[in-house]
Amino acid sequence: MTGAAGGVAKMLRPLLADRYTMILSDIVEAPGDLGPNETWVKADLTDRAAIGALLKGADGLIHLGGQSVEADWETVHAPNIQGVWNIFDACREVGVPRVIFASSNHAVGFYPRARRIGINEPVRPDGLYGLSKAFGEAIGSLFADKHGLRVMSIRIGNIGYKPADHRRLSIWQHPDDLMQLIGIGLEHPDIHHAIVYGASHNERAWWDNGTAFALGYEPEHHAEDHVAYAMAEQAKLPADPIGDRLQGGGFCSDGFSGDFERTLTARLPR
Ligand code: 15L
Repeated sequence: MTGAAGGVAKMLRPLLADRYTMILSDIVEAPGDLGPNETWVKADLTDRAAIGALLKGADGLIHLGGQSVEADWETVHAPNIQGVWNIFDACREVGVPRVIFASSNHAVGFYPRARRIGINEPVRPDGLYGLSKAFGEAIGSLFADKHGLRVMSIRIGNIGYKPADHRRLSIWQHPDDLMQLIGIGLEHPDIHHAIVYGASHNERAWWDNGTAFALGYEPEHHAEDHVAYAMAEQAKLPADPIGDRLQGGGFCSDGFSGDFERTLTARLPR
């Protein structure tokens, strides 16, 4: 697993270590709390040779590494474009058959909240970070078609033990449910390149997650159990007239200089 020092990895590590022997990797030194099923390899995603060595002999890769929020192009490009190329190309070269690619809701963040989307609509990245996630999904497709990898791209909403605000009530995923989806991606016999949404059972979801359900995904956690908490947190936030109407929230309003009405009402071809 790459990105093993990050916040999502921290929540997943105990769940993964119960089930798999894990090689964990990040650009920082090993933490002090490695379990008996965990080893640590410090590696930079932009170092192709190091990534090849890291992946040799692995049965699957969970790729969480890279830039995880919006940033300038250089900051996004190195780990999320060059680095993502490196991890897929290394998997091909050393024969890692399965890749879980942590994509993001920000690959489709410019869809209005009023619109329900599945996986057949065009991507609508809401920034450079979202753009890099769309690129990662496209590489997953290429390597499944051309090199026979089995790839799951999970458009992760927001991982945590509770939805953090109003927007997250629609996109939230509990770590247990992400773990379930990763297990499907690593073990289901029929995956080619599957794009799924990383969401728990969210009554306010903007997404049709039929592909995940068809693969056997049965989320256990309900966003509505946490409505009071999420709305109390929302009340502490300033209004965002652009972001509040779009799925990607503040990622959309960040640097926005477009025609808001046109963006909101555009009917893209299906
Ligand atoms: C993401 O993709 C980010 O990695 C995470 O930090 C959150 O910002 C999340 O999206 C979100 O949309 O809440």
